[in-house]
Amino acid sequence: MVLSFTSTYSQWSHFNMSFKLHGLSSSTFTRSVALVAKERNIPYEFVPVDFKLSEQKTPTHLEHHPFGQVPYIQQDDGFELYESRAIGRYLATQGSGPELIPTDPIAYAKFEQAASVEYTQFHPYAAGIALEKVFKPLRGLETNEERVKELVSVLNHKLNGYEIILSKQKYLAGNGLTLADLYHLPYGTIVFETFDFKYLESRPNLRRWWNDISSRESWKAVKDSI
Ligand SMILES: N[C@@H](CCC(=O)N[C@@H](CS)C(=O)NCC(=O)O)C(=O)O
Repeated sequence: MVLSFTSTYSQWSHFNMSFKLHGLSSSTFTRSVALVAKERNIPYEFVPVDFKLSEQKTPTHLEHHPFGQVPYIQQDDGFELYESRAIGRYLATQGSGPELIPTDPIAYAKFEQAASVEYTQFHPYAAGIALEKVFKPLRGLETNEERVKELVSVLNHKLNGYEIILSKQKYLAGNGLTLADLYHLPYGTIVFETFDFKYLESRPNLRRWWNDISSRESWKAVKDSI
């Protein structure tokens, strides 16, 4: 009886989980949050923040996000969270769907290792390229091509590490998909697909991994709009 109550209750609470996603539809970090919500089948309401009006810097916005950025989430019960990776980790524990954060201690340690790889070995270079090639032009600023060359070259070396990892296992943390793989999607799309830096050509395992994660329904749903 108790077990059945617990299970009914947990289904009920998952069913009721929903949130408001305050963000910008073209924002890479907003997309990562939307992506995890889709993976875990959690409904959300998208609330656009108007960057043309610098809404993200208004005192009202700063009450929710002290750094004047997007995204942040808001639940009906008053719970709020900013920082896309933290939001992703929270959402991975809600809803239903693939287990994106392993619970076994060894698998969890491997997940942390993979998450750190994304954050330190991939993100700074991919985000730098995106800034120069996508976001600066959008703001009418000039791309620093020298800087792009440096970043493209460093990322090229880093991706050799990815090829080694992915020649031994299906995903970055092992043979199961985790949040660490998914977090690559928004910036990966820019460096692997929007621009042709030929990163995938000579790396069959990186290409296999990229084709796998980038063809997920969750990503297709948020890739071009939230
Ligand atoms: N570390 C933050 C970064 C958020 C971030 O940089 N958001 C960008 C949009 S993709 C933003 O709000 N930029 C506006 C600004 O900094 O004024 C996260 O992961 O959520």
